[in-house]
Amino acid sequence: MSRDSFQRINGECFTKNTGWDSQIYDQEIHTIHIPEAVRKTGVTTNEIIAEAIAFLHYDGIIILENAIDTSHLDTLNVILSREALEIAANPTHHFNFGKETQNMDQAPPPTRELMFKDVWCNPFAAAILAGMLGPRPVVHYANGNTALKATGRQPVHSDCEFAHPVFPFAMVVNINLIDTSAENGATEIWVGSHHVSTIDEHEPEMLQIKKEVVEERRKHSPPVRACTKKGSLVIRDLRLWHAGMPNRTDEPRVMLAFVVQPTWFQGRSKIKLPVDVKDLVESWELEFDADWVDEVDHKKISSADVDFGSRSKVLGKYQNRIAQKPMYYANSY
Ligand SMILES: O=C(O)CCC(=O)C(=O)O
Ligand SMILES: [Fe+2]
Repeated sequence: MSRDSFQRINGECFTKNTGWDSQIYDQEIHTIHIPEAVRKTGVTTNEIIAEAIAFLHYDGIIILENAIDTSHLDTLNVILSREALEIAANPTHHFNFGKETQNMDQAPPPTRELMFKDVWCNPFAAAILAGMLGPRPVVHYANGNTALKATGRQPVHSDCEFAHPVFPFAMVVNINLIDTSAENGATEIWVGSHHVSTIDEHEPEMLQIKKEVVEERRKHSPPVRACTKKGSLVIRDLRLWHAGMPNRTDEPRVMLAFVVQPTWFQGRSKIKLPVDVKDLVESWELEFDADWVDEVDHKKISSADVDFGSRSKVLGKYQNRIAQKPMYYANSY
């Protein structure tokens, strides 16, 4: 069955039920546009929070459009595009899933003039994350993915290869510094895959999802690309399957990445921040789990070996149980 046989009823999308093999579900990333007047107030209405949380649970991802002052992104892009070439030339720098992808870590500079609040602690994202994860969510990772010109793609993966809970325990905020499209490497997204994401779908101890599992899902829920306009941010459940795609242009696609976890989860991962921005960062509504140090060379920050697991004793005790869908889910009412 082709996508043409979708039925649209009241704007909602249903598939014609002609048998399991022939169903294809409409995979769309729900976009919420923040009106300019609302963006300027920085106040998140309950309607925005409700829509965002509903679709984060449902799809595992949303795009918040017009959430960021684009002049902040332009300022960062000038600096980070230049630094990208310097970082790529460092032979020890970490590339995600091999050099052929040309997808490398690239963190934002943690200096007072460049730590724009609507980038590091976006008020709309912060309010939505507090709704999703509980009061004063904690940032445990501040880095980025830069896609340089390449032909290779990443394998389909989720960013957690351990026996993680089957409920939301970590959300990624991605901010592209430029418009993204299939041409310049907009991320491939497997909408709704957070519902089926457990350690069992992974290659042993790897981020990659097993090929046969990916192909099985592709039959009914093929991936889409997260194409975004400059000024957007993406919030994604860490469990969602996705992949970095080749940037076929000469302009680097810099995408910042912050990982935010609930306070009660007691995440293990820490970021490094300079002590002279401590007062600024502590005035924000998200907590930053940071080692406060004299100096940070953001060009050397690496995602290799990052651990989004928990320090909680009780979650450790029940780790295996809460990492599986309850048996009664499949078997009864
Ligand atoms: O750069 C992207 O679009 C995604 C990269 C990614 O998922 C990763 O490196 O884990
Ligand atoms: Fe990833």
